[in-house]
Amino acid sequence: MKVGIIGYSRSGKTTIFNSLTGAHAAVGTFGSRDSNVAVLKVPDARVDRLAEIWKPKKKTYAEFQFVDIAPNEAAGEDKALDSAALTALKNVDALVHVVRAFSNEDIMHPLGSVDPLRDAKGLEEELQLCDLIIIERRIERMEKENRKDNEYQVLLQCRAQIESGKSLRSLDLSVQDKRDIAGYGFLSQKPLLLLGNYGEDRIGADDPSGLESHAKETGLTVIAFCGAMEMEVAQLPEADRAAFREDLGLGEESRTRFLQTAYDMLGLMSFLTAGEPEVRAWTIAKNTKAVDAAAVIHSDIARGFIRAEIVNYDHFIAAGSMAKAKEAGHVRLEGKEYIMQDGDIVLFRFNV
Ligand SMILES: Nc1nc2c(ncn2[C@@H]2O[C@H](COP(=O)(O)OP(=O)(O)O)[C@@H](O)[C@H]2O)c(=O)[nH]1
Ligand SMILES: [Mg+2]
Repeated sequence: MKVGIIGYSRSGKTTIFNSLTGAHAAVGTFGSRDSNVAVLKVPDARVDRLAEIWKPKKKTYAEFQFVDIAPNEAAGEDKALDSAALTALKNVDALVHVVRAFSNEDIMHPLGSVDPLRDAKGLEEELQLCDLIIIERRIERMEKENRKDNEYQVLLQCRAQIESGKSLRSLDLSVQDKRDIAGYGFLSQKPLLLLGNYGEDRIGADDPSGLESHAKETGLTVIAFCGAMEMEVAQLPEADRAAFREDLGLGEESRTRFLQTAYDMLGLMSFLTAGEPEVRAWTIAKNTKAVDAAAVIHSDIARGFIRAEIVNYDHFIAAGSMAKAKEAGHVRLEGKEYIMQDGDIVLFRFNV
């Protein structure tokens, strides 16, 4: 999973990036001009438990990679994205828009005032405009070449959607349609999470910025963060974090909250592999077939797929051992078409 963190200058992108990944990238009143990349390992108690049992050489969690986008000043301060940012974003699976909701007179907002709703709408328009430029250029070329295939028809639909002020995300497209335009990496088609970056005073307040009602209307997901405090806590030694969270009145661990929201929004789940070399969690979309899950590990495993031996984590733990789980009939042999379930422990049999 690759996630792009976007937003206006000094909205707290790098602060959020640090608080999610534990990185120490420079934040500042004048903002950093570097893009940052770091990985968040998805905490998973199931991986820990299986590792206790298998005692593997290696224990690997699922990962989210974050790209913290820093727009170039030359793009104009009132824009959140420039051409370098657009290139960096083309390959991400989802976007997190950090919306500034904290007030601090020493930290200038590029648009002159703190207004979360304006920012949420403004950046959405930027995404749409980027897509529209690509779409129009492409349509023009195709018309010159007299191409009237499905891709062309879908692009016409996309253009109409954006011209009516809506994002491609909410356009109802078939699987084939989506495939035909997948190569463009349209930004307004990517899942978008609005992250309200609130000040310390927000804790406990009720949707003070209107972001939550805006998200409801537009079908987006929103999450509230207190970036500055979260970053402070994330950079403490792990043993001290819980006590600090309590002192500061911060709720649940921000990463946990973020990950739950992201998994829900993106329709993700995890399956597990366990053995002496490695115990590992893998992230896939819900409703993924066994053969496609195999491909996430290695294309050879999917190509030479024979069958999958599967026991669900809960059954395995309840049984106490693999032998007992087998006795109880919880270890099943499944074929390519089997729909993977969250927490499935899988052994793929394959032959290439
Ligand atoms: N008070 C307060 N300040 C914040 C918060 N988040 C970020 N800042 C400050 O805003 C400035 C810009 O933050 P930064 O993360 O560099 O923003 P970026 O330009 O979007 O990457 C820094 O001085 C941060 O300390 C917050 O939640 N509360
Ligand atoms: Mg930054």
